[in-house]
Amino acid sequence: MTGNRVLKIGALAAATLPLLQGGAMAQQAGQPVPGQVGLQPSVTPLMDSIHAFHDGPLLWTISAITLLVLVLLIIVMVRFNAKANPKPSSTTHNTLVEVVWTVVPILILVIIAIPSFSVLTDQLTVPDGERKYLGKNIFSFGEVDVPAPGLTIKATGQQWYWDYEYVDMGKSFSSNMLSDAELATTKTTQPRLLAVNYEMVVPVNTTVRLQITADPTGVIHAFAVPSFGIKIDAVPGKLNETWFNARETGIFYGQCSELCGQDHAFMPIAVRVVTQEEYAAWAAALEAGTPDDANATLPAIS
Ligand SMILES: [Cu+2]
Repeated sequence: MTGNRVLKIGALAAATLPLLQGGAMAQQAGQPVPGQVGLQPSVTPLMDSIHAFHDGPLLWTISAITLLVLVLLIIVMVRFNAKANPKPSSTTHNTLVEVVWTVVPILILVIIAIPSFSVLTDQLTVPDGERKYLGKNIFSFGEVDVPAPGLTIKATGQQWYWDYEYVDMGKSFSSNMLSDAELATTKTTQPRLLAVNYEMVVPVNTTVRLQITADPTGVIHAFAVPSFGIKIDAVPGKLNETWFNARETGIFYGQCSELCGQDHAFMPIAVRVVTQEEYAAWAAALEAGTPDDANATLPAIS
């Protein structure tokens, strides 16, 4: 009877796994949706790796360990309770068991660490046009070609909003969250607490070098965009670096991911990925004028 129950629980867990992997759910890239389970859909090679890592070795290892512990607990409860086993054994050591429960977890951690460090290295290595990236195959030596950066953007965490500097043209602007009142009249279909007045605008299929820092007199923030698979600290006086190359157009939202202070929850990140032609027109208008002039070249955000 116990064995049957264990089988049933195992079947339930197996049925839940695809849900956790996001397969059973209609998801929207770029923002969370109500009832969402699993990670946001990927639009970059980095997020492809994170998906593969999470849905592959991580999820299966966690599930297997959880089920094993559950089975052991049930066996202990059924076979070794006071009624079933009134005279307990006085064993205190078992060398074989002790070696196994030390060595097996080490092996598991090593197996997890190898792809984990590779994915992390990809995130922190800005492409030079020659290095290959893991993409979906996290147990490879790199299969995905990524071009060298086409532009550099410096994001500075302020209290409490983000500044975006287009380093190549020496232009910058601040990106502030839209209040509920503002959202009621503009960008009405955009998500509350994520929509901003000025998005970071980037071209599709282009590598963007991101430099991340924070106001030198301010606090630590973190720049994170889930669909891009990037999350990196914004530290006063330190320049951190990461990159992304988005293959889809649209608006991709993220949030400050370091508990930074009173308005930590109200400094969202919005990256608008546009076609390369649209970006060229936008950048030319920004270089000659203001962010408003530049955004006027793009289709209005509803
Ligand atoms: Cu912050």
